[in-house]
Amino acid sequence: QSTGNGSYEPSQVKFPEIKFTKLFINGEFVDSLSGRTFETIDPRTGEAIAKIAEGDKEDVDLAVKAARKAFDHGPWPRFPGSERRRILLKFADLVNENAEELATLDAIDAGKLLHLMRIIDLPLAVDTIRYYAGAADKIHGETLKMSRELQSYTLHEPIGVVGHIIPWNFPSLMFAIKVGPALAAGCTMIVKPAEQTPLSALYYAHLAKLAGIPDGVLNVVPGFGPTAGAAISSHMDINMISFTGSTEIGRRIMQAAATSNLKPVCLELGGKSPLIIFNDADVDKAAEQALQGSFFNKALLKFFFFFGEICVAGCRVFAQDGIYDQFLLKLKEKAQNWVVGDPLDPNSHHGPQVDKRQYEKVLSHIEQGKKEGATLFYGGKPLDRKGYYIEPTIFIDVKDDMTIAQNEIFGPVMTVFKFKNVEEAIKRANETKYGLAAGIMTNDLNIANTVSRSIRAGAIWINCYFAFDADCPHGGYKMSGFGRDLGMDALKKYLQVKSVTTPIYNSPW
Ligand code: TXE
Repeated sequence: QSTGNGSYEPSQVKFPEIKFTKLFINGEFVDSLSGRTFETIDPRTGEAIAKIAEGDKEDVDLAVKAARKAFDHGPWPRFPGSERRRILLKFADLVNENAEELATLDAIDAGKLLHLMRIIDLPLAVDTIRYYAGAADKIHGETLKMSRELQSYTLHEPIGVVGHIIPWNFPSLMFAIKVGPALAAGCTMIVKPAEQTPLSALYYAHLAKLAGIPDGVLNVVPGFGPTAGAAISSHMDINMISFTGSTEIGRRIMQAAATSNLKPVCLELGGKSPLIIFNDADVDKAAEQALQGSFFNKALLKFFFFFGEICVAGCRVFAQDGIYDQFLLKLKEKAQNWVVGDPLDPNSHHGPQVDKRQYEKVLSHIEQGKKEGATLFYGGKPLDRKGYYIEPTIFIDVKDDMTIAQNEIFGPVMTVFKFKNVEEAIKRANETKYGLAAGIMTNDLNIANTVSRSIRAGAIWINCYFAFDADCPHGGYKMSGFGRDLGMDALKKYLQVKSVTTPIYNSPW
């Protein structure tokens, strides 16, 4: 059943050389001031890949000093937008040229499927940087029609030094999503990648320097949350935080921002998204549509149902009573062909969980589901091999208030529910503290329109799932956070509006 198959030779994939392991501050790779390092672990084996310089508060201070100087006195915010565009396009080209190496770094650091990284994460990262490069010379305000004899216009100015704190589930893509619009806006920044996945962020820093991004504009400080992360969120000289991660840490970051310099924060947090399949959706066609338009982290397109380590995972699947039984049969059929294996193996549908903690979190939720009385319909076990591999797991007979129906599991665990009508589907889909995304499978336009307007979530996918694009804003409702990544909405969050007013005539003003 779901263990890796034998057709893959690790030697077929060029294992990346680990070239960058130090902090990147003011355009240089440097050791941490304490001299401390930490190991980044290969989730396929649980063994160390490399030792990485461990950033702490003093290193964050240095990086912020460099970013502050680059913002207050450097050319980056003062360049004409066309110059930032030129440099960002070069940066995107370099990412594109080095995409294979970046993809392989993430595959071994995060356990992400290499073939998905090649066709989704890296192309979208390149596209995202190009998208914002194109926006860099189109940032402008408005001329206002004042009610008195005054003329006024607005300037959209970069917000300043930004702190980006990012997670491990999309190391490359998240880097591009956060850094792209902030650079285009003219901000300078410090990026703290997740401690599980520092490798690609440091590689990006090297490419940024090659592209001509001036020293101090982009600083990368790997380290841990309670030390480096907390130093960023409470820093008095950082003007904004853009965070993606858990709801719990999002709350802490907001508190630190409030009690330090009241910096604005933008939070993209957890989710527990519903996928609603109506009677009229041909079950087989629904799977096909998903194959064309969706994928999920660590698994292959066509098996979109087993959403894994991704905040928009459609892990609460609601199937209408008319197709429920048929749908379960289809699911089982697909699950039986599922290959959990090495992320470098092109035959794998699903790789390991990112680290021991996530692996144990997923397994404990599976145990909790069984204890609370849900029926384990499929899977549920770790694989009997080295590394953090878990079978795709399906629960049925799940009550809406069970832990597995409410908590973000962030692993290959799906809960399937039966529902009768549209009203019930909407009500139950909304019964979560989260509001990141929702999927709707139906060909009935009335149902699609009604449900998409009634679900309290930032992204609705009709007859597709995980349809991300550089132009499409992404973010949460409720406790999934606020602010948007991607699209022009993301650019706006790195800008602030200034009004400039003068009298039109030689009036008494
Ligand atoms: O997240 P954390 P973790 C969810 C998912 C997962 C759970 C825990 O449910 O199982 O969160 O994952 C930094 N001050 N998501 O522990 O801790 C940390 O170093 C400042 C959803 O990895 O939120 C990392 O860089 N920063 C999610 C980043 O925050 C701190 C993606 C995320 O780590 C900090 C990842 C602190 N006190 C996990 N503590 C999504 N929305 O996609 C930690 N960090």
